[in-house]
Amino acid sequence: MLKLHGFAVSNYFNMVKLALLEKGLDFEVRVVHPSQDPEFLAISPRGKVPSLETEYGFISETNVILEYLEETHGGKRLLPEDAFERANVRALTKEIELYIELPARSCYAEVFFGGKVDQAIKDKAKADLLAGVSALKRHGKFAPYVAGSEMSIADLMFLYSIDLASVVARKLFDTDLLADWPQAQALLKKLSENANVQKVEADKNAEMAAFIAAARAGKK
Ligand SMILES: N[C@@H](CCC(=O)N[C@@H](CS)C(=O)NCC(=O)O)C(=O)O
Repeated sequence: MLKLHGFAVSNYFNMVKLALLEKGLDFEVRVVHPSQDPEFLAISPRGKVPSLETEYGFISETNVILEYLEETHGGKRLLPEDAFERANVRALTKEIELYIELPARSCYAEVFFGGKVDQAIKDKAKADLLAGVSALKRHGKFAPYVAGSEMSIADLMFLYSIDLASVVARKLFDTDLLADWPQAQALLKKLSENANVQKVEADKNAEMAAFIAAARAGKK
């Protein structure tokens, strides 16, 4: 059986977990936190979560795991059959990750964990984040899903990136990323009504307080 290694507060872990749930695949969760310990590096070369354990070995990197599941397992499709549409979903997914998730992530230490981030990094994150949101407003269909009428991996990346990016933008840049973006608000509402999204959220909330406390203690 597939084993998903990671922890419920991780947004990347939750992208894969939601894909597994939406596809209706059997899997187990192995709770593990990112580290540079040799035994963890053996299952995740860069020491990050998630890592998916298959009967053939481990796969890391979320988008690669999502593509592997799509290629090898049945269940609900999260990539379109048509090659051009598939490329479009992949482009959207990549744009959300590179231009929204990653700039926001560069500020997580200050926003979530009581650390301090250099002003130059914050300035760059703000410019990148605003440009990333503008790009998604232009390219995303939000009809009702990011790429069109069907849920895809772009929605997983969107759901678990825009929430954290919105907190970063509000706290550091006094900006509401979702204002003037009713299509994105409507999609988030729709996704929040999905039973699998609710399960992922409940699992995350159950771990959140302990995770934040441990992360902050680690900074001292
Ligand atoms: N490129 C990786 C990123 C995963 C990632 O950043 N995971 C976070 C948890 S949400 C992590 O492991 N952080 C620990 C670290 O960066 O050392 C992927 O696509 O899976």
